[in-house]
This record gives sequence, structure tokens and C-alpha cells, in this order.
Amino acid sequence: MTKQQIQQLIEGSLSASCGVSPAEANDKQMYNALALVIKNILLQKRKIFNHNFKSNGQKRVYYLSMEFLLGRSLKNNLFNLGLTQEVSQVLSDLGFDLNNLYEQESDAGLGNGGLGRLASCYMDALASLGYPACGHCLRYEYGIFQQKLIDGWQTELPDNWLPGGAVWLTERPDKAVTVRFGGRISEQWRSDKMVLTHVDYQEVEAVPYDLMISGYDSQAVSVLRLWASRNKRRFDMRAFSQGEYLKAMQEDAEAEIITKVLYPADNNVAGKSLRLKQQYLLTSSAVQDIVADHLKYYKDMSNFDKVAAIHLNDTHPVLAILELMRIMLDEQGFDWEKAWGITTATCSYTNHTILSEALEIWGEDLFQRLLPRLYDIAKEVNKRQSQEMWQKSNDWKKVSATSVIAYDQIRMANLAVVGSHSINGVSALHSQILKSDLFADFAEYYPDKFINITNGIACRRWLCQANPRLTALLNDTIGQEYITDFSKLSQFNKFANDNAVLDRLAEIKLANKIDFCNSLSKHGIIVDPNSRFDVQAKRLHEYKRQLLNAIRIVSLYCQLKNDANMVITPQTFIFGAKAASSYYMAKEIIKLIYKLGKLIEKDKRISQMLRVVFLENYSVTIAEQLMPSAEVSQQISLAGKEASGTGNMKFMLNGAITLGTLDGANVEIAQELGNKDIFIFGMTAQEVSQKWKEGYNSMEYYFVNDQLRQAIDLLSSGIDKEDFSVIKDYLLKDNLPDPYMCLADFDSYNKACLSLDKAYLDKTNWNKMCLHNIACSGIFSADRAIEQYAKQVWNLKPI
Ligand code: 26Q
Repeated sequence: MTKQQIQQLIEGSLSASCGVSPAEANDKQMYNALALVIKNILLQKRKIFNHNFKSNGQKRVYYLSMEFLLGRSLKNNLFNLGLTQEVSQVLSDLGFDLNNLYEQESDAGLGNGGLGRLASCYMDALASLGYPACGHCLRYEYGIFQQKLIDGWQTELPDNWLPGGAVWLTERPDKAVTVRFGGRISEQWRSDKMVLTHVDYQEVEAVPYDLMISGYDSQAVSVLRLWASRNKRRFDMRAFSQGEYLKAMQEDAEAEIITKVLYPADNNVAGKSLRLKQQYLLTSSAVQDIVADHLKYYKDMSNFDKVAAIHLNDTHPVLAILELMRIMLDEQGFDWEKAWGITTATCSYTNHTILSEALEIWGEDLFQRLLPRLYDIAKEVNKRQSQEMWQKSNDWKKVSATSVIAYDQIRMANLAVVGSHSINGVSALHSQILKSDLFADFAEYYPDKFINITNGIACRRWLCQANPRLTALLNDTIGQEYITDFSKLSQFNKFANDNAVLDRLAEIKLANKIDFCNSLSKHGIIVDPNSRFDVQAKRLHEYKRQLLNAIRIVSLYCQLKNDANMVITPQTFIFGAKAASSYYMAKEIIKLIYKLGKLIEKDKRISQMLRVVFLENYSVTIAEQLMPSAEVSQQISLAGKEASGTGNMKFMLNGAITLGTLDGANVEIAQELGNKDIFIFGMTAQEVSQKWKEGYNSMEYYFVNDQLRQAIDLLSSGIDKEDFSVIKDYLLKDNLPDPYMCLADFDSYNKACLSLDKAYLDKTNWNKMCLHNIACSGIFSADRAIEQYAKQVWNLKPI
């Protein structure tokens, strides 16, 4: 596309959307006009791609997820379309700075954290590799809340991302479907057949909104289809004229509430009926849509699994298995065996957690009341699975452990395993734990179903777009091939002894840190860019152990207080974390970190060496600014608890050094690095299990370690005048000590921090470590992960 064409499109769009010329437009208007131009380019591109793969009869993957944490779209789409330079020049001729326009876009925060961000990275990789793909999610009116700290206490403000975010959406009323809740199933014999009819239900209409995601240097465009609920009976004139205006309004509200807001909890389930409604709205809409599309091209569903793969991102969309069965049995006239064969051949499932509080179960009563037909199907699935397991094992314990319904509960993880042909974990360690622990009885009898696919990240977003300076250095040294094949990053290793390259790496890091400091200073936070940036940014959860980090900083503070001559490398500890709104302990930990920052700030001497900054409202966009400036990446969960982590990969790609436990993908990060240039500490997952067996008594550590005791005691005597006895008690209660064993790993953590301190003093070697990390990070690209899914799970061919 020529610059002239681009300019014409932009001017046309500006005039059509706001009726102004470029000279009269402000940044917001220009951003909107440009976004509309790009959206139209993507829609055109999508039309051609759609036509091509459909006429080839090619298989497509449908990625079902309750979350897609997209972040911003403009920069990514321009980059992937190869238009950044041209657009930037056109805009500059018109008197606009493209970077300012990027800042006009608010994040599409349709997710909590890792799982939703992973889904977004995968849509990008699917398109870039030329695979036909469509994601399905809900069009939440409010995404993940905006976090605001009031004197350190997290409060949540609504994230009103629409209408601004709507520029990227295309409403598809032609594709609306009806979703039914409640009612009952009436059974009637007609001639020689039992006919099931769903009666007395409530109906809701689901309307899709499409969002296009361009591939990089490829013909493909992924579609993300977002479903919004609304009252099926559009404005009820009769009710209105009979004076039942309020009733009509109430019906509207009841329908619309389903997709009103994203549940802001991760790794924790509450079993609320609204959440079940959300899940059914997503899965029923998606499956109806997929089936309708299939039947437009094929005469029936007998080849469905050959041309469609449905992927279940955790258990949240697992109702899709039952919904597909319902449609095949009740609407398409299949018998059970045939329908089940097609369903299991179509569906695959990724597990993202083994935390027991995050395993989804639904009360049988609620489930039956809300989804009566799906309940009947679940009962039949359970009956058949139990029979099969009994035949295979002759062991009631195993039948019980693998059953889909037990103790008045529907177990979604077991349903996912039974109804899928492939089950994978998200790192080698996690997949191993699935086989030996959570799904041990399944793995014994269906070993071939279980595989590992370690997570990957969208490196083009997290390196090329987020860190242009490092990208320029890589382009100068190893060329540009790595942009479509990140394994090629390994060539960067050749420069490990090139002082000019090492110096440039250090300059880049400093420049990125200065940028970050500048954006912090806009929020009144002043940080020294020459201090070491030590970052822990992720959702706040006890198992992630932000508390372990905080306690060590308290202990460092105490040591500096005790010894007026003590000197340390100036360091800034940066935290970013949202807590689920009802998660009390997580909010206390945020407050502790915040108050610790305040306490340190008040000491003139200590604050020259030590700073603690809590970044408010950590988001995809803030992460994109933070990762390039980080020097230390803290990944310190209790071993066995973090399924994979993906922040760890983003930091590594940007040259930060990991300080971490052998948990999740950290294990593979260490392995890729040949166990050097990384600081590993703490118990292994096996040692953790062993410790629980022996008995974990936190008091032992408290009494033995003076530094630790002093830090913990300060919690109750007050951090910046705030009493944190709740946290002290949490750590020390002898009958039920902290379930994530912060104290058991404290000593080893402290030692690792000391060796990191030492390593940091040797600048040349530190730069070498950074280089080595960057060079070894290619395997953690989403492109690699998606190639594995395509081959091992979905049997997809690229166009
Ligand atoms: C479930 C039911 C009701 C309400 C909320 C939920 C819910 C929502 C989100 C449960 C879990 C989540 C999110 C989980 C998650 O993000 N897991 C992370 O997934 C990443 C990608 O695989 C991993 O890297 C992380 O280790 C894992 O914690």
C-alpha cells in the first residue's frame, strides 16, 4: 500500500467518522479514524483468507476461552501488517505522532492474567503461521477492574472499555443465536421414538462481535468472536402499552447482566449461578455457531471432527462437550455412540492449574435447574465412564476418582478429560504432576491422551514491539530471520564475547529504564534509573509468594537500620499485582508492600539504596513498558504450584535474569540456559511433598534465623505505623502455618539473592548473562507452542 493510498484512507475515515479534516482533528479523533482504516483492511484480508481455506475444505481450530487478555490492538496490527513505517510517516506529514495515537487506546482487558493472555498470544501465532482459527469469548461490558490503591488498600473501579474499544469490533447480527436456560425436558413417545422437548425455558439472544487479529507476514487473519447477551424479545411494545414498562426493563436487565462483567478472580472458583450462565452462554453460542457454519458447507455432521477442532482453555468452556452432544443427539439425529465418537475426536483440553480451590465443580441442583438437558447428558456420560472404568480396573476407588458426577457435584475437570482426545499441561513439570497426581487414575488407563505443551508467548509483541532498541541490536547482529523463527535467537550467543555488543546491551537496558522512570514520574513516582530494577509482576496470590519477596525486603531494611555503615547496590523493587476483589489476604499483602515503600522512603540514607514501588493497575500495556526495563525477574512460587508462568518468559526475552524456584516453566528456562545465568533456590516439588509428610513447622525457621525473626516481628510492631499482625499470624500459626511455606524457603532465597548481588557487581559478566538469556529464550515463543498444538493435538495444516 502506498503512502498516498494510506493518506487518502485516513482522511476519508476522519471525514466520515467526525466530519473534520486532519488539520482540525485531535489525537483521539485521529486514533479512531486510523483504527477504522486498519479494521477495514483486516476485514478485507479476512474475507480473502476465509474464502481460500473454506474452498480448500481445510480444518479450522476453534479456541474457546472465557478470557482473552488482548491489551491494545493498533500497534500490533500495524506491525503485523508491515504498515508501521508508512503510517508513521503519513501521520507525521499530517502533524501527528503515531506514538501519541497508541496512547489513546485503552486495553481490552477481557481476562485476569496468564490464561487469558496466553489465549491472545496464541491467536497471534495461529494467524502468523497461517492456520485457520477462530477464538470464542464473551463481550464483557466491563473487563478486569481498574485497580486503585487508597492508602495501600486495593479498591476496584469498573473498567468501562467499551465504547472506546468498540472501534475494533464488528457486530454480526446475522449470526445471532438463541440460548435457553432453565425449564424442563418433557419426554413423549411419537410412533416408535422417544421425543424430548425442552419446555418452560427462558431464552436469551447472543449476538457476536468480531475482532480481527492479523498474522505477521502471512495471509491469515484470526477472528475473535465475542458474544454479548441481550433480551430476545426486543422492546416489548405490548407490555409497554399495558403499563408493564418496568417488567420489560427487568427482562432486558436480566438478559444483559450475563455478559456485563468479567469475574475478577483467578485460580479460585465460587460456584455462582451467574458464572455458570456465562459459561453456557459462551459454549452454547460458540457450538451453535460452529455447527451452523459446518452445515453450510457439508451435508451433515458425520465429518465434523475432520474439519473442526474445538480447544477448551481450562475447564471454563467444558460445557461445550455436552452442548455438542445435545445438538448431535437432539437436533442432528445421531445415536449416542456416533455422537460421542465425534465429540471426543473434536475436543481437546488444556489444564492450567492443580490448585484445589481452582478446580471447577458445580452443585448438581444448580446445574440441573439451569441446564436440564445438559444435566441428563452429563449423567449418561458419567454412567458410561463409570462402567468403563469398572471394567478396566475393578476398583471402586478408581471409579470414584474418575467419575464426572459424585457427592452431588459435577466435576468439570473429569468431564474435560473424559470428553477430550487430548489433555495437556502447560509446562513439563505441570504435565508430569497431572499424570502422577490430579489425573493419575485416568493416566493409568488412557496414557496416550496425556501430553505436554509448554506455554509460549507472542515474541513479536513482547520483543519487537515492546523493545525496539533491543530489536534493532538483534537485527544488526543476527539479521531478521528470528522474527519468524525465534529459535534463531540462539545465534545471538555468538556475540557473548563481543564487548561492543555487550556495551550496547547495557546501554539499551539503561535507556529502557530511563523511559520507564519517565513514565513513572508522570504519576509522581521518582525512581533512580541507575538502581537495579528487581521486578515481581503477576496476579497477587499466596502461592506466588509476593510475601516471601516482601519479607526479605523488610529484613534487608532491618539490616540497614541495624548497621549504619552497611552499603548495598542501589536497588528498586517493583511490584505489579491485582488481587481478586474478595481475596482478603492478597489485599493485606498489597498493603504491606505499599507501606513498606512508604517506610523506606522516610529514611533518607536507606532510601538511597533501597526503594519499593507498587505499580498501580498492572495491565498488558504497563507490562509492555516494564519488561524491557527489568533486570531481575522474580519467579518464586512454591514448587509444584505455578503451572507454567509466562511472565518469566517475557522477562527472559528482554534480558532480565531469573531469580526463581524450580516451578512451572522455570525448570525449562534453567535447562535451556544450561543451569547457569539463572538464580535457582528453594525446595523442589518433590521436596515440598516430602516436607508436608514430615510436617512443616514454621516456628522452627523463625527461631533459628535472626534476620527472619526480626523482619517478621516488625510486621506486628508496625510498618509505617500499620499493624500487620494478621500476616505474622498467618506465617506462624502452629496448627495451620502458611500453606505456601514461605519460611521454609527463606534461607535459600536469601542466599540466592546474595549471589545475585555479587554477580551484578561484575558488569561485563552480568551483560553476558543477559545476552545468554535472550539467546536461549526462543523456545518459549507462541509460534513453537502453536506448531506443537497444530501437529500433536489439532491435526491442522497451514494455508
Ligand atoms: C473459574 C471459575 C469462576 C471464576 C473464575 C475462574 C477462573 C478464572 C481464571 C479460574 C482460573 C483463572 C485463571 C487461571 C490462570 O491464569 N492460570 C495460569 O495460566 C497460565 C497460562 O497457562 C499459567 O502460565 C499460570 O501458571 C497459571 O496460573
